[in-house]
Amino acid sequence: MIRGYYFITDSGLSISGNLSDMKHALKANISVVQYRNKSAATRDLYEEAVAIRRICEKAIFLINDHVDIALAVGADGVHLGDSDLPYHAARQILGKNKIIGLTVHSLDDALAAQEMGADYIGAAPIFPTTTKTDAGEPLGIEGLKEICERVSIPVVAIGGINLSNAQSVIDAGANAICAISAVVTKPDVCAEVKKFQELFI
Ligand code: TZP
Ligand code: MG
Repeated sequence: MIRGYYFITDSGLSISGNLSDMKHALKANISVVQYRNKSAATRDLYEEAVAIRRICEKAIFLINDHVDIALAVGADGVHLGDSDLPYHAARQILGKNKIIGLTVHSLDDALAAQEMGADYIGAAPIFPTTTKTDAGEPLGIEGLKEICERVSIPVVAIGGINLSNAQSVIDAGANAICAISAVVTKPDVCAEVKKFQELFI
C-alpha cells in the first residue's frame, strides 16, 4: 500500500550514496521506495537496482523511468513521467500486476491518469524545488487539495516538501509524501525519514 513517507534516491544530492541511503531509509520501516538515477549508464543502473532489490524485502520497490530495468531486477513497478514510455505501452510490457505510477501536473492530468489505469499518481511539484529543474509550476496546497478530492487512487505529493510544510501537504489529503533534498542531504537518513513517517501516525 502506498502510504506514508515515500523514499526516492538522488545520487547528486546524497552524502553517502544511493545504496547506503536506501538501506537507512528502509530501516525506518517505510512502505515504498523508488530507485531514481538520472545520470548512470544502463549497466551501472542495473547493478545498483539489483543491489537495492536484495536489501528491499518488505517495501514496495519501484524504478523511475526504466521499464526494462524494473522487469530485469524483479521490481514491483515503475514511476513514469512526461518523457517516459506512455502508460499503455508500459502496461503492455509489465502486465497487469506491476505497479505503474504517473507524474501529474494538474487536475486534468490526474483525472486522465486515473482513467488510464495508473495505480497511483505523483502530484508534482507542490512547492518550488531546485532538485528537478524542469519540474514545472508548483500546484500549491490548493492545487493538491483539488486533486486529492477528485481522485480515488493514492496521491503521492512531491516537490519542495520539508519538515516545515509536510503537515500542510498531509492535511490537503496526500496519501504519501516524498522529500528528497530534505532527507538525502542530511547525515542521518534514517532519522530524517522517521521524522516524516511519524507525521502519518
Ligand atoms: N519530481 C517532481 S519534483 C521532484 C521530482 C523527482 C524533486 C523533488 O525533490 P525535493 O528535493 O524533495 O524538492
Ligand atoms: Mg521519468
